[in-house]
Amino acid sequence: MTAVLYTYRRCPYAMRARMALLLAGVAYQAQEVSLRDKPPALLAVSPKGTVPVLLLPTGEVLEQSLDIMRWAWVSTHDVDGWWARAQSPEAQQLWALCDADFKHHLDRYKYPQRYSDALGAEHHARQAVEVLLKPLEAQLKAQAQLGGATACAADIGIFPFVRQFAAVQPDWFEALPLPALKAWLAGWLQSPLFERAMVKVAKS
Ligand SMILES: N[C@@H](CCC(=O)N[C@@H](CS)C(=O)NCC(=O)O)C(=O)O
Repeated sequence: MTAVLYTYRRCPYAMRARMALLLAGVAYQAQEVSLRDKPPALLAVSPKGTVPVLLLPTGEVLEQSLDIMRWAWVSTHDVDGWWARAQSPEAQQLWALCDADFKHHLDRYKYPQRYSDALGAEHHARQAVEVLLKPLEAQLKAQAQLGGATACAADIGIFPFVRQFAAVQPDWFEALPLPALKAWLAGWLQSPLFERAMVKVAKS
């Protein structure tokens, strides 16, 4: 039996889980779900109703993208050190910023109509640059990846969110003075790993 991954192709949390599973060499069967019409099988194993969710052959259920990533590498003994390299204080801090403050501003920038927020989308775009993109630029100026010369789980964890940010207003993003970050983003966007993680699967 293989693990089943309930996933949504364009969800950044699901993207990082798929990339981690592929990198760690863990076989999984992807079940693409409609977020508007979640399959009963998903809600039966994970009533909170977010993706990604990984159902293991043992019946164990992993309901958070970070847990899926950790499990992918730890269960395969992290032979290439992707998880270990991500434990540096710098990588951990950037990853935490991504999942908290950056995500907060990204949502309000991308979906202003969903939030009763007087500050406006542009304010949130600029805050997102301050809280994460500038610190990322500083780190990536000094080293090609967050793992150093070689990428780590934090690169995979953060990249889908930066991708989403860049896609809101590509021209505005392109004009930002963040050359190292843009080179890093372009590298991941062009990577065979990302291509594999984005292969379309039919909805169940
Ligand atoms: N903390 C969760 C967040 C996952 C999440 O919020 N996923 C979104 C899609 S990107 C979702 O499933 N939202 C539920 C919905 O839209 O109904 C994780 O890391 O896996």
